[in-house]
Amino acid sequence: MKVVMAQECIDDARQSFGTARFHPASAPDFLPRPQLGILQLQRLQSIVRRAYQRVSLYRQRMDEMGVCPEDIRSLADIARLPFTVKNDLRDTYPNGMFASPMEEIVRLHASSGTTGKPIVVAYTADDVKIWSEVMVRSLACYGLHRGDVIQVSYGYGLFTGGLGVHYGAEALGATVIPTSGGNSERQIMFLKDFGVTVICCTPSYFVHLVEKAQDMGVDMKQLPLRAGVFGAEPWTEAMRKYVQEHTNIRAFDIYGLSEIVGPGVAAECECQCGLHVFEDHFYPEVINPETGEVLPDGEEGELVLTTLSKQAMPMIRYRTRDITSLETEPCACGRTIRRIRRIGRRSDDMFIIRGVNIFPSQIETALMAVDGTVPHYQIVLTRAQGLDRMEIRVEVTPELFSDKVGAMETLQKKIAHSVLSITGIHAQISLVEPQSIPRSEGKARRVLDQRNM
Ligand code: DLL
Repeated sequence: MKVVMAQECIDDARQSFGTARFHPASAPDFLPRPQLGILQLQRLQSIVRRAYQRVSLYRQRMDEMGVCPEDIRSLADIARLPFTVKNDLRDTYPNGMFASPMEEIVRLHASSGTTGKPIVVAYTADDVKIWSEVMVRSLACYGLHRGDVIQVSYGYGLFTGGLGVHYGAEALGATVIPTSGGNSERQIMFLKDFGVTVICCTPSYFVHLVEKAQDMGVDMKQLPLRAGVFGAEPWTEAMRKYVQEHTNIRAFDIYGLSEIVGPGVAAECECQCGLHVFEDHFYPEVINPETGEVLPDGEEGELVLTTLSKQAMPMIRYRTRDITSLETEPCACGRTIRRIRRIGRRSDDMFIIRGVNIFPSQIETALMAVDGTVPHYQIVLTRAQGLDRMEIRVEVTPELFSDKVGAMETLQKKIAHSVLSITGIHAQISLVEPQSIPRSEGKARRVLDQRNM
């Protein structure tokens, strides 16, 4: 009976997306936890059965571990299932993980791998609907609605950012401008001329747009722009502060990954105290990355996600490599779905220098703690006579770069000190000309590791 009620509530919410009837409070985000749990278990059992019956990799792994779909009797039983990793998708390229025949698949996307075979992901028509639904719920979390003018500056194409956000924004009933990434002058022109209220892009690209607007004599603070939907790469609280100080927007975080669906796995609400995971579709666990053991809520580890409803390509216990913790404290917004702490780092982003583990986000925090820097930086790792060196190239404001050698030296020292106090490493700080670090329209490339060259 309870399950039927939960399902009815969800169906109702889904039908009303994009209509005047839609109200975020009707979304499954607010289900009582016991009801949500019943729904999750029902979906988990069904998706595990589908994965076992249709994907040989899952069947083989489960057989090896002596576990079958009927063994999943409670949510805790998920820990009995094998993990899935990125290489599984590479090894089964092109379609070894598909659980639907090609004629039922309506869309493919691929993730931005650097080397080797891409990670290709598939969606049925229902999968695309659910993706739009979670995107609508994300946008509703930020307080957006019909009447908003949303510029989608994430890349369109194989990357999930553009089309994922686009479908959600359209389903919300907003006006959507699909500019995709690039052509920054035109981006600013559209922001200005069409009364854009929301921009969606990577945080690093938005910083670039802020500068571009300054160059064009456009005052971002005079625009109706009031929200930014930033994700696809780690960013810090300091970065949030920077963009909020230079514009009138509230900067919101959105999280997702191609393997699970794309953007819309989790989103901040207006309380901005972690990102709510749309748990009725994506079941989160946090594990110890060394041992694979499931950690209690609140403890930091690697996020593992299971898709509860995806038909074309179910993901069972996918190891994201993203480091976070699950927060269970009730949120003031009233949503009952759990939150993940914002993702500042990936376990594979980490680099080791002179034996010390460092994440790019630590460098960003150190830089942003010093006045006069802008959040454009690159970390260059080199090796000379067996010794690792870390150079941090940081852009400074045009005023500072002018000719005040003394001011530059002081700044250099301050940054070096800030980096030392956060990482324990002496870095060489190079203050570089404004605009000299390559800008990315998508994810920024922060680390150049030249040690193996
Ligand atoms: O980046 C999907 C996306 C598009 C998310 C637009 C948000 C907005 P992938 O290219 O497969 O998919 O990369 C996924 O990016 O595992 C994280 O390491 C990182 N990532 C995504 N969102 C965030 C975020 C898209 N908000 C990988 N904070 C993930 C930190 C993020 N890292």
